[in-house]
Amino acid sequence: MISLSAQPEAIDLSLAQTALVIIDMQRDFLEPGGFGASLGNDVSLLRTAIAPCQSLLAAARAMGMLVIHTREGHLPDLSDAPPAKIMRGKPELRIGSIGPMGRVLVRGEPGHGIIPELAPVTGEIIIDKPGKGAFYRTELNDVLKEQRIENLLVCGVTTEVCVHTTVREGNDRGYRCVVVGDACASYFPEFHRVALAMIPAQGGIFGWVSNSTAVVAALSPKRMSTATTP
Ligand code: C5J
Repeated sequence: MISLSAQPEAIDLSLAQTALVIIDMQRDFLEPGGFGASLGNDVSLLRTAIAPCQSLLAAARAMGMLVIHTREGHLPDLSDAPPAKIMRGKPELRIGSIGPMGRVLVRGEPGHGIIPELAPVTGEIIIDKPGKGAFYRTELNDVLKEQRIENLLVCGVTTEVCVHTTVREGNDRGYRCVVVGDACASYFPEFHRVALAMIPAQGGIFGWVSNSTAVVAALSPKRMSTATTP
């Protein structure tokens, strides 16, 4: 059991019942030439989340915590992509178009992959999702139930889109969601700030917000005291 400082208040978490969920840290969102860039965004703004996500991932791996990576993307025939979603963005680089990292937001293409800095290792779960929320048309809920997970430490991109949608879905399903604020990022710093502020408002209407330093400290095995007795 760990006690984690968070907003609106500290939260006690049983590690065996907690999973780290890293949302959509994919080349399509973080690198030039992908889906995020095709919508006119400055993708470099998302890079602030990489180092905090790496710290969380290292701490979670060291503690043997369940790690889940998600990827947004569509089947090659786009049968799971609503036309209303496909029709957005620059006409020459829409979902399914061929870009510098392969077909935009299509499963199996280079751009769909998780950035090398956060590459999953054997034993970690990858959830492929066609929507913004990680519960929508995926096996995520079944995986969490099977592993008896009750708490989610959530990080990734973007704060107000896929992170927020996933937290709302998880909250409605009864999971206690802790968003790790500095390990999330948005193309819009103001949206990031406000999205984080929404989570713990009203007594924690969607969950809790903490930061990677606090989570890593809480996850680290207690240091042996170096004090010597006289
Ligand atoms: C977006 C996401 N922003 N992963 N996807 O379209 O947040």
